Formats: sequence, structure tokens, C-alpha cells
Amino acid sequence: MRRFAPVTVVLAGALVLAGCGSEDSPADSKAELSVSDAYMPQPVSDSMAAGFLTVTNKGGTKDELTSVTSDVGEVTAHETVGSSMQEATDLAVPAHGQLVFKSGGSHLMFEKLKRKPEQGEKVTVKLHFAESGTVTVEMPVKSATYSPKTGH
Ligand SMILES: [Cu+2]
Repeated sequence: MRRFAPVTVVLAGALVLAGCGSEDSPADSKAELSVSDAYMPQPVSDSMAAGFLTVTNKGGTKDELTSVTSDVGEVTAHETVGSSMQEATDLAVPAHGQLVFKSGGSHLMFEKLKRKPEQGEKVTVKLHFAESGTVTVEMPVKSATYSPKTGH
């Protein structure tokens, strides 16, 4: 059983075009991104929230997340270093690899919230990539204590 709510991913520009005339040449294929497992635990704070997702690159070229925007507030990517967090410096999506934001590790940090997302809502997040352009994710808001289960 799939436990995650479906995530709507709208691929912009080059990605969509690449999909039309795709050839399977892994050696020099373009970055081919998809986003899965996106969610935001319902924030306990009025001003801040965290978000998690996984970006998977099936292509043969690496890509890089350059910025993240959302209509609910300002978004930065954070990594956890020891017991504190700082702005993430390496947001590469390796060829045939993943960029993972998950609880306890890197996360998207929403600040200066214009409204407080509630469980059951979706938050629109735009991921901007160096090669692939903008990928829009509808990030479902889960309970404050939600954590994704892995396995079966
Ligand atoms: Cu943070």
C-alpha cells in the first residue's frame, strides 16, 4: 500500500520537451527529474515550517537546485550540522541519483509565513533547477507528528 498522498508534479520547459523526443542514451541524456514523498508537518509555529521531499534524477546529467519559492512564505534549504542548522551549500542532484530532504537531515525551511498551513491543505512549492527549469510540487500538509514509513 502506498502511504503517501499523490504528488502533482508539473514539469516546465525543457523537461517536458525532452520527454517528447526522448532517446535512451544514458551517456549524455539530460537530467530527468521527478519529485516524490513531499510533505510538510503541520507547523507548530505561526512563522516557521519545515518541508521534506525527494528529488530523483533518472537522467545522465547532474542538475542543481538553485532556489525554492512558495506563496506561503520565504523558503531556504537547510542542512543540519551537529545540533544546529545552516543554509545548505550542496544542492546537487547527481546523475542517476537523488537529492533528499528528510526529517533529521536536510529540510526546506519556510519562514515569514503569510498564513499557517493546516493539515489536509496543500502548499505549492516551486523548485528551481539550473538545467531543468522549474518543477512545481503540491506539498500536502500532514499532522505535526507525521513521519513517513518506509518498507512495506
Ligand atoms: Cu531549518
